[in-house]
Amino acid sequence: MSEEDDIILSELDDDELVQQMFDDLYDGLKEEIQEGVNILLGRGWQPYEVLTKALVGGMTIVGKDFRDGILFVPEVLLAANAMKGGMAILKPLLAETGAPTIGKMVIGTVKGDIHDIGKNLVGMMMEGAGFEVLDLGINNPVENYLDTAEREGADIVGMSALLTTTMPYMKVVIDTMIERGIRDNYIVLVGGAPLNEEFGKAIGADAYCRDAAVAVETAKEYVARKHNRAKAG
Ligand code: B12
Repeated sequence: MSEEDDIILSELDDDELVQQMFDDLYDGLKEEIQEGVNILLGRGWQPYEVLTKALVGGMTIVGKDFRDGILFVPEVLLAANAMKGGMAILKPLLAETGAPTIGKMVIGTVKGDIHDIGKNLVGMMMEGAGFEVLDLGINNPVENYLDTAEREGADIVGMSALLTTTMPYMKVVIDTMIERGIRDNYIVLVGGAPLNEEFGKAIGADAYCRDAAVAVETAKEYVARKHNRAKAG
């Protein structure tokens, strides 16, 4: 039996457990990740803390080794699957605030892009903050965003892209809004690892959000402004 098999997660202290979860996420061990999430919650960790410290922290390590050619797509898919297993436990807890709905958001990953972990996380956090979230999934053409936003009377359109080759598609969506004269009907938030503030400005988004917590803060701020404008007008 290898040393690995002997580890009993519940016997580790918090720091050791988080380190072990980094390893387990790296190895794509979904059940172990779920067990780790439950242990941390049982020890009084806030769901958001578990999410950012244990899961996102682990995924950052996976991301570095993927970039450096140490890990490949199949392994990263397993890691992503383990991460989703952990997120599934946290989702209802993050959404459990009982806050009244403060706005509606349509969110999706843009055409050509299948990365959805960050988008899902943003969706979860937005729900937790009291927004109604309509998740379009991955690989979305312009029409998916605009048709849904219009039909549902959304306040916010959120786009996610993780590839340098797909991020320009966000501009296609915004340009189409402008062409149709509906750009000002929506708050457009964009995010994803390769983006930055400058890019957000250049394509005409209202804001670029570095992470899910910033997305929530930014969304709240813009929705409040939108409502104030509506009252004044
Ligand atoms: C997991 C992963 C995958 C998984 C995706 C699984 C899934 N279901 O999502 C798989 C294995 C499928 C995959 C595939 C590919 N991947 Co990949 N992947 C990653 C990896 C390691 C992690 C991404 C992730 O989930 N991060 C964790 C989340 C929590 O972070 P996040 O996505 O950045 O989201 C946060 C913020 O950005 C923000 N945010 C995100 N979206 C939004 C949206 C809104 C509205 C807002 C407000 C905020 C916001 O908030 C989030 C939460 O805090 C990254 C590495 C990296 N550094 O990002 C590479 C990475 C993105 N992939 C990369 C590549 C190249 C690919 C492939 C082309 C590989 C290949 N040769 O096939 C394919 C592309 C397939 C496609 N057409 O999309 C490159 C992109 C390079 C580039 N410059 O474009 C990266 C950077 C790795 C690298 N350095 O080489 N990948």
